[in-house]
Amino acid sequence: MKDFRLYAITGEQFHPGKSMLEVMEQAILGGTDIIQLRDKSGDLAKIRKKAAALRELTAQYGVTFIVNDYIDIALEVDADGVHLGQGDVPLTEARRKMGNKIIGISTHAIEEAIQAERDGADYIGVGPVFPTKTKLDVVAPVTVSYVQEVARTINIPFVAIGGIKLHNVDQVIKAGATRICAVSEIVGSEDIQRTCREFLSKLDTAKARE
Ligand code: TZP
Ligand code: MG
Repeated sequence: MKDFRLYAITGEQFHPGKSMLEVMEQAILGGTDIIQLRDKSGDLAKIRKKAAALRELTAQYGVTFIVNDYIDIALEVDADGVHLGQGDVPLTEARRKMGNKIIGISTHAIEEAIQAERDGADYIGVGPVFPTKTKLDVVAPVTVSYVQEVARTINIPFVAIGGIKLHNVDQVIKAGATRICAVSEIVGSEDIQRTCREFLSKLDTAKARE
């Protein structure tokens, strides 16, 4: 897959009064290079529409587009891939349907990360690093020590997620993350472009120190 540094996920509850497309376009203009549609409403007709609109937007900017949970919708709108949790369809089954499209897997423990790599995930999510209210059924925070463990052990791209804010991202970067994902800090920001640029500049500073 095309590499990425800043991963933004939709979270419409964080920007009342602003349209999802407008918000995600701001994130892209700020330098976000991968966008995920995450919609837990269960309203498939609406999710399909949003997916098609986000596919069009991301294609315009050459940004990678991932659909959370719904393999069929991802395929229907020709998204670049799908993101699955531990409780979703098994990776091997998803791979049969997705062909060589991107499959990302959420992991919360090193055994899950090793298994996802072995089963052919294109990237893994590592989190929640910190407490978050964005995901309701979320497991206890894995802390930065899990980020460190993944950085030492795993050979596919990994992205840190969960409670990551501008004020705590340095700890995550220090633990070895070179890719960051945030929901509320990006989409709920007053100045989305600036927030994205600040995340990227922190990642750049860390890279320059390598
Ligand atoms: N998966 C693990 S934590 C999380 C997801 C989707 C939510 C992260 O949201 P926020 O607002 O960046 O804490
Ligand atoms: Mg899921």
